[in-house]
Amino acid sequence: MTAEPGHVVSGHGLHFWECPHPGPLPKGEGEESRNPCPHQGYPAVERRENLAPREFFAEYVAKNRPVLLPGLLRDCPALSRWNFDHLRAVSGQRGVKLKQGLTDDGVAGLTSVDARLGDYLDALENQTEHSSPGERLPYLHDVPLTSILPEAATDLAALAAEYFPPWYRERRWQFAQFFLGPRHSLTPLHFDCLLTHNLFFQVMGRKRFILLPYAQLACCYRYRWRWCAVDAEQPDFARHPLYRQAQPQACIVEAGDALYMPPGMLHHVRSLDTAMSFNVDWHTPDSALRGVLAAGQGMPLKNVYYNALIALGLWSGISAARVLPWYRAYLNYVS
Ligand SMILES: O=C(O)CCC(=O)C(=O)O
Repeated sequence: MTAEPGHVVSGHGLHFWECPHPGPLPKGEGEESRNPCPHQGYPAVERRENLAPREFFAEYVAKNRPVLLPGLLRDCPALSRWNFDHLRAVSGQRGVKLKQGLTDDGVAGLTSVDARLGDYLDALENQTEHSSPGERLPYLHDVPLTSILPEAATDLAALAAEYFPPWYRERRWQFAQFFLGPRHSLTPLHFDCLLTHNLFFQVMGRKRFILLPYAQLACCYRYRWRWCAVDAEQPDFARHPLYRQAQPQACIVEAGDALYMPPGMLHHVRSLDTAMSFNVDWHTPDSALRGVLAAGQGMPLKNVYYNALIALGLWSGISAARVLPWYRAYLNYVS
């Protein structure tokens, strides 16, 4: 079995993901590169072209299986329209909070940097290649999509609403969170803090995801409810011996692709290019209920409250329009 690096290849009935960087990532300005990619041959996340919404729910959502959906955004104007010039024109004067300090060593050193979006876009365009976290530009990470792109719904209208549960459909993009950052940006290993389903969309550049099921959380040295101390790219087995038992999967999400992750799925996300993405975290009635019951497993009470709001909507029929004003504070606080 042979393959070009960075491709999914099949052999012996299995699909494997080949590391896109057979050696270290290219070095920036004389620094040591941080991310040699030793894991040739993590099994690849399943990939389904043109997966219909009904099968998506029956085979993946209902069965808690992740799936890569190549080209799901292909008919959406967002894919070509959402470039730096468009962002400048629409929201360049907006103030944004950027995150600095998302590193392989975790989120303990996370700080927030205030900037004007236009200045941040200029900096991204003019950046020198830096792979070391201390010198890398900060990350516009997990902010409400419509705060940056108020017309998102129009630019995404070509994507069938049926990929979302009925309760969310009319206002689905108001639940979406936006990400924009330089090459090498990292979101360390974690699960989504409300234990929601996550449909993640890539608009520009590529990201590499390393995924582990929630059941393997015990191998990953959790801290602060949802973060994990293990570096999924370069695990230190002396510090984290239990991680030897972990069974990660990986995939590269390219512009136009979507990735579905079930509740609690652990994910480590590395930008391979300057990258723009957004996700929608959503519940089904069952996952919302489990999200409320997670109070008994240490979920922060604030998160339980937000899960209770969504559970109320999903189980009572109170509309998303009426719940959103109460839930919106969550979208601004996710970290
Ligand atoms: O794109 C990223 O850097 C992080 C994405 C993520 O963690 C998520 O969608 O939950």
